[in-house]
Order: sequence, then C-alpha cells, then structure tokens
Amino acid sequence: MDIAVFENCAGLSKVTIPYTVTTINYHAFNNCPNLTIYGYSNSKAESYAKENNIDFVSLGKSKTMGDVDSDGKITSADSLFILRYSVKLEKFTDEQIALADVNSDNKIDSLDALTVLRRSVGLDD
Ligand SMILES: [Ca+2]
Ligand SMILES: [Ca+2]
Repeated sequence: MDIAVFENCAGLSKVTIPYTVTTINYHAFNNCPNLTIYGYSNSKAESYAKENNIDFVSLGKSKTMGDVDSDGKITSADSLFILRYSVKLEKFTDEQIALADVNSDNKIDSLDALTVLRRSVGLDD
C-alpha cells in the first residue's frame, strides 16, 4: 500500500489503517502534525505510529486471516464457515470477507477453506 500521498497533510486529523496493511511507506505521514492513526492492536499501524510519534487509537485486537468466527483460533469451524459461504449457505460481513480470502485472490472459494483447514491442523503457516 503506497500512502505517500498523505505527505504534508496538516489538515488531516484521522486515518484508519486496516489490519491487512503490513507495510507502510516510511514517509507516508510526513508532516501531519494533527494526525491520529486508528488501527488494530499489534498491527503494523500501531508499530508505525509508535515509531513516528503519531497518536494511535486502538480499534481492538488485530484479527487473524481465516478466523472468520473471530474466536481467536484457526479451526475446522472456520474452514467449514468459509466453505459454506463459498456455496452461498452463509452471509459474511465485509470484515469476514476480508478475513476469509486467505490466498488474496479476491475470491472466496474452496481453496481458501482448504488453506484454513490445513492451517488448523498445522500443515501450513
Ligand atoms: Ca476461529
Ligand atoms: Ca481466495
């Protein structure tokens, strides 16, 4: 994600960085004296804010990719949930959709469910 466009943003007071962002351009928020970053705890957003002395407001714990039922663990239940969604038996929130696409191909299908299942039994990272 290239967010260098925010440089010299004296008027910018708030930006929300999703947990899916794992890299932030070092200069992304240069000269933004009034800025507060909103993001998830233990995410890139939080470490970036600390490194650059920018105010940080936590939106809660960061989520784990694949943990669509948000119980903090990757289990076969998550895999089944994703599989059911892929065949339209479940409805997902936007957040769940973001979490479910574990291979980041913008589709949620049985491949994502299989990846989550493999992770749940420790076969993949
Ligand atoms: Ca889970
Ligand atoms: Ca996918």
